[in-house]
Amino acid sequence: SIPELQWAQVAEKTGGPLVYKQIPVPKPGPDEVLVNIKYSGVCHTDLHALKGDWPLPTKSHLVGGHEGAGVVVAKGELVKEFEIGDHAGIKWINGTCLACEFCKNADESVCPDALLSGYTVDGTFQQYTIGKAAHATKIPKGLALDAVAPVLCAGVTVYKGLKESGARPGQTIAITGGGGGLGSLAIQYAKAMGLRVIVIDSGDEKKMMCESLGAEAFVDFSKSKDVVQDVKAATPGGLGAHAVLLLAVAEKPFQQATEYVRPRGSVVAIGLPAGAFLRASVFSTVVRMINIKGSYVGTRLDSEEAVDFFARGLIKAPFKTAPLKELPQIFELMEQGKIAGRYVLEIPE
Ligand code: 8ID
Ligand code: ZN
Repeated sequence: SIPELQWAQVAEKTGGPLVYKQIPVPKPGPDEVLVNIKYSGVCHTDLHALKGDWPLPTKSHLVGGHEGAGVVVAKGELVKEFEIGDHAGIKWINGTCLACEFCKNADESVCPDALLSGYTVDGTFQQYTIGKAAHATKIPKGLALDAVAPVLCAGVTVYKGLKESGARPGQTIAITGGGGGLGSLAIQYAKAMGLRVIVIDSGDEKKMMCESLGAEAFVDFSKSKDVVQDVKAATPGGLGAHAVLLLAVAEKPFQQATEYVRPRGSVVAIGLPAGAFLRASVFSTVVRMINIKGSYVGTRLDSEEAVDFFARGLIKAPFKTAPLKELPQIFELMEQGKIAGRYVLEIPE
């Protein structure tokens, strides 16, 4: 039976602190499901939300989190997509209008009225989370809910970003921030798509993880005297990477990427460092025919496809687990750049 109260991590104001406390369990509306969250990944976006890093306000008394995997325990009368007991994922896009030009064209991530889990509506750092049934992700029974949780944001986002990059099998992709949460999954999706991977990040733990996941080269930005030259030197023929996925939470790599991408290559911006700007030489961008673009999560179909890669055993990224109570400590490690891969929270029973 569904309790009246549940445990949650609540940001009572922007900047924190987080308060671990009991709050009411919400009731699903006609087109919504209520998911009993078993595991939730911790994305750097959740830290940006807590810190108020972006020019978009969050709801007040925010419950963060948007990589939630669990079990459907209640649903509204219009919901046909899910039955009680089904496994479901709550992702960043919690719901969209489904009626605007973008939604009609399956570009729902850019719907101007999108509801964002753990940002404009309460997310997955609690025991019971509401999602619009049309946007919740089906998770086939039998998949481990802890390991699949990071696929719901990190996985979908990098899978979409790789598609947007236009890189083809056999080509080389540079993944900046490849040692983090999105990065660890990006290496796996890139390999599964037949790409060759170079990672730019720092520290021996991240280097070992990236190499074990299949990266052919690792450029340590904290040791390298010239990141641009080192990345180029690691690419076949020294020509530069065919594409770059920018996952770092820092501005500088966004500027370096346009220099180590090869002529005709694409730079795909995904990381969202506070107040950062893209800056590239116009001359070099023009005469080398560089393509610079942004990529933002993925559609409902991208999400299903990303889960399907996982279901077929192609995505095995390392993660560490910790109880929901320990979220503040995880944010501290994240702020210091000390997490190789992803942390996944165990939500209490
Ligand atoms: O849809 C989207 N576009 C989307 C979806 C999900 C997340 C965007 N994001 C954004 C997050 O909000 C965040 O800004 O992607 C960024 C990365 O999220 P994450 O993977 O969850 O963060 P992390 O685990 O902290 O990893 C970041 C990595 O960047 C490295 C760090 O060492 C870390 O491994 N890094 C930094 I900070 N500076 C770097 C540099 N100069 C760097 N790597 C290379 N060069
Ligand atoms: Zn995320």
